[in-house]
Amino acid sequence: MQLRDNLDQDKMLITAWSTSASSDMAAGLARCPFDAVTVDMQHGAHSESSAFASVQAVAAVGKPAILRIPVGRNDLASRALDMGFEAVIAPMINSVADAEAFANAMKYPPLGERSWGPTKALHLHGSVSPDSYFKTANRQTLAFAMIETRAAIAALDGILAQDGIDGVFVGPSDLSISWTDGAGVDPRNAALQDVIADIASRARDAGKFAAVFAVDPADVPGFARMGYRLAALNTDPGILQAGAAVMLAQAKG
Ligand code: 3PY
Ligand code: MG
Repeated sequence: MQLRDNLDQDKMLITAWSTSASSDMAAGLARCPFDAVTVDMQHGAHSESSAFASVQAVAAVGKPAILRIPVGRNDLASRALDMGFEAVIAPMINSVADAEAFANAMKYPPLGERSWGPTKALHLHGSVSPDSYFKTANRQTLAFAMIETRAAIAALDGILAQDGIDGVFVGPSDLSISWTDGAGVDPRNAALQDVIADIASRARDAGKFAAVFAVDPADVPGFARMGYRLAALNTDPGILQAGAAVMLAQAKG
């Protein structure tokens, strides 16, 4: 497993975001020079079977796969790790209790309550002994709690204090909705930039990783300066559309 080791190098990593229910497309993203591929089961079209086929396809290219579960589906968090995903992103972690429940599903005792059975992960990651997987999994597999509401920001220090939470993942679209009390959605809202910077600095002070969803690639260097070390770069339809726009503009002169 490589995601944790790569994050420990303290350089910005960029993950693709797979929403099409296709392991071919996930493998295609993995073949692009992304550092990881995130498979989205919250808003993406992935089913369990397309997600589990995608982790195999992405690993075959030699890249780490991350799963975003739907809200509250902590059963899928444990299952994702059993299938060989290296990290799980849990949306709408709005309280310390939400963070605790997520961490419990992600970590083996004594840290949490993850149940034993990583047969597929052992096979996927190649010749790891069960005991060595058990002894390293709590550190090597990562739990990212999404911070995307005012309630989450109010509970942030408590969320970051959970031993089983390895990092936070900012969802700027939902955060913009919550921040404006439902007035609109604007993930690049200028008023949010200080809040987003503060989340990264509090995460780093707590010794946790800070990650963020970037709707615009131009925002990634700024996120890196704030202390973020993992950024999701839009989505597969977004990449398709941006590539098509460039190619069609060239074709039409
Ligand atoms: C958000 O911006 O709310 C997200 O969840 C990003 O995927
Ligand atoms: Mg969101």
